[in-house]
Amino acid sequence: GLVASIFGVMPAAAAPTVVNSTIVVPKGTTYDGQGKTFVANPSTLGDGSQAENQKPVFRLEAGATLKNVIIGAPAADGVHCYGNCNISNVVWQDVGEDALTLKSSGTVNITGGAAYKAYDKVFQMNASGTINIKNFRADDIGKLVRQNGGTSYAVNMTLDNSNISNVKDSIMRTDSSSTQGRITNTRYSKVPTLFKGFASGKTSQS
Ligand code: ADA
Ligand code: CA
Ligand code: CA
Ligand code: CA
Repeated sequence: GLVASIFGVMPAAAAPTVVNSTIVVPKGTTYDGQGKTFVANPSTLGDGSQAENQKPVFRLEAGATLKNVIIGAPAADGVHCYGNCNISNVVWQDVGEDALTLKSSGTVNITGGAAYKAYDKVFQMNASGTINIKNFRADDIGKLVRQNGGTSYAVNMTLDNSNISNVKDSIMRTDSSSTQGRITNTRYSKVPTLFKGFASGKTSQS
């Protein structure tokens, strides 16, 4: 619709789409949000607090792509990936319990986009595999990537050409001696620790 203001008559900002049940992106397909904003229905998916077992706004099956999406508040449990997934130009305006979880083994490629206001974790790795993050912005977060606590499978974490600020804990954290982390060409502000819990020789930064 149109709204009148001191600036004249302008198109109204589109209201966010309220997601009542998880949007499933089938195996091998692409969901293009065309820049629209999606929020969770707190009574069906979750309120975006630190309570566990909230549901995701998007569930990506193996080989799926999610692009051009803004996830507003509440964000519940964000995005779940079952195997390989591609995340392109997705912005979490206010991360919920966490932003994205790898639920079964695969490679997560995150290109562009941003995550803001994550009380604890942004990317949660609950299965072995790889997460490649590039051209990303994160601000006001606990940790950028966390391998599920107490697990010993291998995760390969990379971060390139990104801008990370106001971190409470670390950029990458694991309890696994076989996990590796690599950070390249990235700017930081108020980041106390890049890598936490990695075995010696398993990290690099340049
Ligand atoms: C915590 C919790 C795990 C898992 C994880 C998640 O780390 O201990 O069991 O639920 O959060 O995926 O959000
Ligand atoms: Ca959690
Ligand atoms: Ca938040
Ligand atoms: Ca979670």
